[in-house]
Amino acid sequence: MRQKVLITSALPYANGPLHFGHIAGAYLPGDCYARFQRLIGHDVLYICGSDEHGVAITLSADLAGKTPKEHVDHFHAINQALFEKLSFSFDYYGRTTWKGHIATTQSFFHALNQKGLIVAKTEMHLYSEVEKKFLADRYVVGTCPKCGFDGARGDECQQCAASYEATDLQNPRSKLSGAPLVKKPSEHLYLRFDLFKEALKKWIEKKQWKENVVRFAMSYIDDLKMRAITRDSDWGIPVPGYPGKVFYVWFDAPIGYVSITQEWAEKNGHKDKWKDYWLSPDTKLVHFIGKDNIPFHAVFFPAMLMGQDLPYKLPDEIPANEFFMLEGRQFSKSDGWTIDLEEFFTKYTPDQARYAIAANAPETADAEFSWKDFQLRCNSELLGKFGNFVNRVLVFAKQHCGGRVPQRDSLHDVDLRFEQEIARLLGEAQEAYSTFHLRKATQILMELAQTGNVYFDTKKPWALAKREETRGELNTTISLCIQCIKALALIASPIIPTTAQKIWTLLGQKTDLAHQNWKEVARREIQAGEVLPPPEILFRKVEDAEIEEQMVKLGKAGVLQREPIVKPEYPLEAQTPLEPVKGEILFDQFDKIDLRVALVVEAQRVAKSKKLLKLLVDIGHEKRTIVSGIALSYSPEQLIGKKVVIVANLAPATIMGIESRGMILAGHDGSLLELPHIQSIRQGSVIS
Ligand code: B3M
Ligand code: ZN
Repeated sequence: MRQKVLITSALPYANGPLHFGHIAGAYLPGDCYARFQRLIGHDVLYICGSDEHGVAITLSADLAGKTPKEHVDHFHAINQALFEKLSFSFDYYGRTTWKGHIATTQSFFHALNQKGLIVAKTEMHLYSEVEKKFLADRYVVGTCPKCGFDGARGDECQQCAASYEATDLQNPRSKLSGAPLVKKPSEHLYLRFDLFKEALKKWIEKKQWKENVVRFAMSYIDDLKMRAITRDSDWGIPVPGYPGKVFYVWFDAPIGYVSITQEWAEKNGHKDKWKDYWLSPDTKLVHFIGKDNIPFHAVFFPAMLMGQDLPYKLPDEIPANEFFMLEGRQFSKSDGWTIDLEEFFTKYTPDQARYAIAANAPETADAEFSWKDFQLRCNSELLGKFGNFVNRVLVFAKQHCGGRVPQRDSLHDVDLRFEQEIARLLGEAQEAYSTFHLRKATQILMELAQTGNVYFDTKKPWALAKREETRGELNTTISLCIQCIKALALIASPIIPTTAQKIWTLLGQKTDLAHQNWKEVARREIQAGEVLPPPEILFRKVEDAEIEEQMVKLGKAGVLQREPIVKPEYPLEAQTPLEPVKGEILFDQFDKIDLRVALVVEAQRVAKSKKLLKLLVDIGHEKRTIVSGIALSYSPEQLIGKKVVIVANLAPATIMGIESRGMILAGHDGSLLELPHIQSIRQGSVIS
């Protein structure tokens, strides 16, 4: 019987569009693994879908003036389309709002409940008499119990960074309506995770997982306590017997892996087929996730599975990946620190993206997408090494071998060595894919392409073509190069499936490479005499100007510099055009602005904001607080002791809950931001 491999990628929240940061962690590595496992001949089922419950979703929907359903429908469609664009090979992409997910989640609950693993506890929660409901922390604002800051969030204060329970806030009120909140008892259900401590420990001890996964999981297990699995909400999976309560999103989300498999089975006309994967001890279950999801996949969900009556499979592998950034910073749509994927795919192919991400996969440390690296990967690797080898061989075969695979002649040492190298690298690639080393697989791919180029250059087939006596050697050379191209297509197939298929077709093959068997393809030679279709260019060059344009776009987000205040990394003329001069004003109008020299005495970042700094400035006769959007260019330390120019008579404004009295002047050219330089004159001096 074929080995069953059940692969999952973390179910992304349908609460916003996915970006390459997500793709690199839980998704592309999963898809490449699934594609490879299929090539190996295993019985693969690759499952993913949208995670559609939770407070984050209802809050975003409320803020957008939409129903949660409208909200998740919107982002489910967007994210599913991105996966399609990127040639993902999920066997099923479902969602946790599928009706069948209710019964499955509730059956998990019943099994745990019947074993006495669920207990009820009553605690005080914040209730809105106006909205007639309990509000989750994220819906609450109030006065910080530590510093008295009014407008503090439900879980921690953005002013003094204190963390507390929402019920500790003074004057708590609804973030949405402003309605006052009262404390009211509410009963919630807790799952006795603490009772699974020993079983989990024993189970994990035997695993040969990545060290950080084991370490992280073990530290959770040591401190395992019961946890609430219910929430007061009407959006989620209803808790049987508890009207007005739903399961906590992290209770139902991993069960989504099971219910999405059930939906897949139903849609394929074999209702019970999901059991072949989930309930069979022979299945290999692999969860691809980002590192922030480790506790839920290595501790809580396994405990939930252990507490079932049905013999559920526990995960065999949890290849958790680190974070993937953009040019050294976390992707952030609101800050414009992102890649517009719609535009991206009008210029670049999904395979270019897949390759660049795979080559930088965040396997052991955080990694990043950078435009310069993308250009390099596309131009010097995909085009220069890989595409170039395929192209030069096929063009040569067309011109000198009548467009057919030549019959090889006798093999010399150099040819035998080349053959051995191809076989060795095929073996290494297989090993890399099986052990979740995607970066390594891309390196092996390039090593093989380079080996092919060196062989071609050494053999100089263009010289061999000049004499009839060397015809045999020429044939051997091209024949072996064709076998090398075949090996390249095979190794490339999980990562850049579209290109691999194109190459397979250029080798005269009529089948679907993704449906072939790795060993078979590796062993079987492309037959002599096979007609080779006309060669095609595989990749286009990414020009410097395109990369500059992208960098300028990021620069506009105001965060181009990695170090505060650096030289521009690209030619200045490539930046945004400067604004035209504004309409004329009279001196009287100008004279109304009170510009002053101010000395920065204190500076700190504003919590939850990347751009804002809260400064205390001395203007001679008084000190005042100013909130300024210069944090991306200046660190607090750089500013303390520095003199700046402020508009001192600007009406006060409240920014992120802080009253700002004045504005700091800075120059801005669309990319870089710089403060004017005042050295010797005293603070408080007038600037006119
Ligand atoms: N939706 C969190 C995340 O997207 C969560 C994963 C669920 S996996 C069952 O990071
Ligand atoms: Zn506070």
